[in-house]
Amino acid sequence: MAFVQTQPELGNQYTADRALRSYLARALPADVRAEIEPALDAMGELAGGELYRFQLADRENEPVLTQWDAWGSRIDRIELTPLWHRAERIAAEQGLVATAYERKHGAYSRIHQFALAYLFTPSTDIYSCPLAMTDGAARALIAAGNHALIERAVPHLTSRVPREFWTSGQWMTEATGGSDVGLTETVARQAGEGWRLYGHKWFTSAITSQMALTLARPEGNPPGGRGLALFYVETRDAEGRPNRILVNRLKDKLGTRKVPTAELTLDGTPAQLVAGASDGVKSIAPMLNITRTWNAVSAVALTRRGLALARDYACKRIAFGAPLAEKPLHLDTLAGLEAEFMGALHLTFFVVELMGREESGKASAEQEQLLRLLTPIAKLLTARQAVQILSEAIESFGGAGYVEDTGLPMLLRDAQVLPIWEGTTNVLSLDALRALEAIGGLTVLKREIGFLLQGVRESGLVKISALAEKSIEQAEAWLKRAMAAGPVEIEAGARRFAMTLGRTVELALLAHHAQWSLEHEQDRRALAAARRFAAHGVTQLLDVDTADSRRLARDD
Ligand code: MFK
Repeated sequence: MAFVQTQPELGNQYTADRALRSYLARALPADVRAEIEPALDAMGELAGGELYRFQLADRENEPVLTQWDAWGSRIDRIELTPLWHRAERIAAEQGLVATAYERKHGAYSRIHQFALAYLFTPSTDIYSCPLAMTDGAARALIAAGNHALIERAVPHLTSRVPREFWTSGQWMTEATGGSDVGLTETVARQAGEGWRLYGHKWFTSAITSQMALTLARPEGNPPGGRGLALFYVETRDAEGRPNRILVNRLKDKLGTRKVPTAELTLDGTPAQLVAGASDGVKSIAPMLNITRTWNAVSAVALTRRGLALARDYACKRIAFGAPLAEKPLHLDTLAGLEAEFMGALHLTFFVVELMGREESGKASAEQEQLLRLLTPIAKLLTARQAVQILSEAIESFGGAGYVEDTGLPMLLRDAQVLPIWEGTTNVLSLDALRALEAIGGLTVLKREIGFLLQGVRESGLVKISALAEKSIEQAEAWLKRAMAAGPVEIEAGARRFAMTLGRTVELALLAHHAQWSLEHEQDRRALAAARRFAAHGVTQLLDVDTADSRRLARDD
């Protein structure tokens, strides 16, 4: 009989996830944790069992666009995959958006919601995309205080009843600019009480949504981001036909193959202003900050899936006379990945905690500033960590990780979108600078790092605390030097600066959690993660000559 390799398996993805459970034990009061645990347990069971099998069986299905019916009518109908239909139902019933708005557990409701999303995401092929936009749209409408639109849309966006649940699109990107949204060419013309939109949207994700928030320039407005306005659009008319929206084609993408991403023409699409006839970028910012947090949660969720499979496989795969799980080099590799994952997990959920506090009116002014600064930083850092870790995770399977019907390559392809959409790494590094300017520098972050480290006593962690403190001092010194040198120096170093801030916070959170875990769980794994993470290095700041860098990059 020929050799057959046993495939990796997943158990209950909540009970098996010691990192998540340890975090929740620290972050949540015991009564809140006891109340939400049955739902997390059920989602973990579903995600590691039936839904995971469904996902593997659904692997080759993709959304299909039918533009014309048999008799020549333009219909632009998109059929989703069976997995996505299932995901939509589960998402509504389990309140993956609703939980945050019902706010049953006050400031902790965001932790509850995103822990559910974290478990759900890796088994549903980026269904987190429409959920992120739905959550972001609800938040943007509420932030704008537009009562008519809040009454019309928010009950649907936050419904737990599948037939009443709506998802929302976020149509920003045009061919002129994915990052430089101020170049948007779509025009808005007033028509009676409402508006009509004319233009082309070049990347619109999850296009089967019932509504969308989008940007357009009211006729006569000046160029740039301030001349744009934020509009609310319902995608279908009363008869269920596309609302003067043409779906020109679906994108043929590297990953996120289940997400129907379309190029659209808006041909007089009826629309309503969300928050005045200008400053659209500012009005959509609350949505972006929510979707960027979903991005970070998706990054750690996909990473965790890759590592869960790699760990199980390591116990099964025998090479050179022993399971991989007994090979020092294989274990060392997995340990390095696990440490990076744990840093990413703690940073992401720290942002989630701050978001929950802000929304329930429990955040101090400093916590609000911290949230503004750490949202882009968490997004950009965890996305890059996910790509790097998942590349290594699939390598840990050898050739099997490169073969499609294992379901493994999809993890890496899907992760590769995370540093791109919702703002690339560089654009978000600049956003972090924008945030820093708005909050008046690094004082608040420094204070938070000091607070996180103040209880750290274990001898193995003291050096780590010193490293985190040194790193934030170095970052502050770099900022001072760069500001004195001028805008070119600041912009050139912005990415390394943002990464350094992010890694410093990850390290401080790991040290903080490790101390807690030693005291409350007698568990040394967080300590091991903190030490390992520190050994990977924290600062990415370099003393480089920007003129030299320019020469190097351009090959002058
Ligand atoms: C898996 C989970 C996630 C899945 C969801 C993905 C599906 C969706 C796919 C997409 O839609 S991808 C497209 C996403 N596109 C982007 O994220 C755009 C990236 N570009 C930027 O973020 C640029 O920085 C930006 C467009 C904001 C620059 O535009 P401007 O017009 O040059 O902005 P400007 O003048 O700096 O800022 C305008 C105002 O907004 C300022 O306020 P003030 O008027 O009071 O000065 C800014 O402070 C404010 N602002 C900008 N970004 C903000 C913000 N405020 C708060 N938070 C922010 N993030």
